[in-house]
Amino acid sequence: MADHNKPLVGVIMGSSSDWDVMQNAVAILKQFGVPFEAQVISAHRMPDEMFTYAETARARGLRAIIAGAGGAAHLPGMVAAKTIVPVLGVPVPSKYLRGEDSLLSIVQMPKGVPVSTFAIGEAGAANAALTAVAIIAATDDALADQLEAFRSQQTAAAKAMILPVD
Ligand code: RP5
Repeated sequence: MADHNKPLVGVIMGSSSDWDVMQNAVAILKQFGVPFEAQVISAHRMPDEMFTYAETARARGLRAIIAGAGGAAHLPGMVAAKTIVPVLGVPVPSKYLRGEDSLLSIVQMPKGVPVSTFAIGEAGAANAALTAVAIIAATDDALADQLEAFRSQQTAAAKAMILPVD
């Protein structure tokens, strides 16, 4: 029997200071009822744990890993180096370079080790989670229906927008 509480998506981030951004990924996963786990895994401060996390991800049943980091953002790329589970990278805004450093650190992967890279900040975190939902929805019709409904609601909301023109 399937264990419905077993995490399908791992949400990891380099620091608790990334949570403000990364909670936007968690909110989407909760909204869709996708089982997830969330924790701090730092590429630079806990590299051994990072490798263990990546090496065990597939066997533990994870279907996607959302990895957020800022600055010299090596976490998504190094996790991708150790697993074939899709890694969705979220550049977290940094103090001095406003996340452009994070974006470039994550997106410029060498050929053969992909990291799907999203926008800097909360839109990127939310879209990474929506992509994780879509990955799982490829083999889950009920979740696919939920995703279709979500998109339809967005379309309806956009169509109903009124501008405050005098
Ligand atoms: C990165 O360094 C983290 O992902 C975070 O974005 C950044 C700063 O971390 P803290 O110094 O706030 O812990 O590894």
